[in-house]
Amino acid sequence: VQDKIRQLLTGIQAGDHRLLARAITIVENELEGYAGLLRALRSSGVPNVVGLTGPPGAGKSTLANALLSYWLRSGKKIAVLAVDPSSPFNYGALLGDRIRMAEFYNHPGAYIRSLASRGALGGLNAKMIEITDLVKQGPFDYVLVETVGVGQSEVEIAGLADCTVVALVPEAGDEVQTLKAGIMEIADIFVVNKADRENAESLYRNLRVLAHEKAEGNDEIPVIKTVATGDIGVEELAKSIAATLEKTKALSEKRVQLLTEKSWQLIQNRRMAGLSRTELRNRLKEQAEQGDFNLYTFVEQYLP
Ligand SMILES: Nc1nc2c(ncn2[C@@H]2O[C@H](COP(=O)(O)OP(=O)(O)OP(=O)(O)O)[C@@H](O)[C@H]2O)c(=O)[nH]1
Ligand SMILES: [Mg+2]
Repeated sequence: VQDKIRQLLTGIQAGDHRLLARAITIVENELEGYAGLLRALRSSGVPNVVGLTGPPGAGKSTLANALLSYWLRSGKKIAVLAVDPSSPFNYGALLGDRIRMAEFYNHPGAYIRSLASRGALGGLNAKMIEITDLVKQGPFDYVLVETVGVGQSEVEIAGLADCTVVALVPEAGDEVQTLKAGIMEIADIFVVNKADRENAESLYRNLRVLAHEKAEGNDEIPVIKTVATGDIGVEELAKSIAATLEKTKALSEKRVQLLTEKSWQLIQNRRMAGLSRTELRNRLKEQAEQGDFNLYTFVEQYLP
């Protein structure tokens, strides 16, 4: 098994997409050698993971596609991981993503992989952190991770990305106020996509004000207008991403927080492993029906 793992990793480092795909499958399905493979990963220390999040239909996939195209034209090597949203309002999005990115599927500089989002609505694939670390072993200039931002997953993506791009659209104008707190913490770059639409300007101005309020003498979060379908603003976004990643190099407080968040999730995943919600529910019901139910004693059974 050790030999197999070493062989896999050497191949991945050399840019073998087929071996990378196999390794992802091993991690995704926790096949034999899974734990050993993860332990064998080496950190490159180079921040290159770009998270792209935002509400459903904001144009994330279109934007990812436009960025991919731009980067490939500049000779970069790119991995794109897209979490397939399984929520009802994204029904059919997977097929759309596939069609859009199809032109790059066989490009030697691109590795594109869709991952099912099991688990909570909008939640990141539970394996996302591990898979991202795996993909980072490859000779990619950027690893772009697209995920629908619905509450918690935005925080999750910030935990695995070195640079988090939050894409909003004019329709989301009012949402900005409610999203304000959480989103300001995680965004490194704001994108106002669908800038060809009405009200884009007012969303842009609102975000600029927010970014300014938040800055407190530090650099303001960049706000970039894009039309993903028209390839407008994409170069500016790519440059802004590069600049952000450049600054991310130092072990900043934010970086320490990101790594803490990351280890937190890994520990949580491990600890919760094997715990089924249905089973939990059934057992709870059974015990509660016997009367004299105490929630805290009940929970004790599951703690180490
Ligand atoms: N007018 C306009 N339409 C856009 C723009 N960018 C994307 N769209 C359209 O918006 C729709 C949704 O785009 P997607 O890229 O699938 O959005 P998404 O955020 O990936 O969607 P989910 O993954 O389902 O959350 C598509 O019909 C796109 O063609 C833009 O800049 N302007
Ligand atoms: Mg999408």
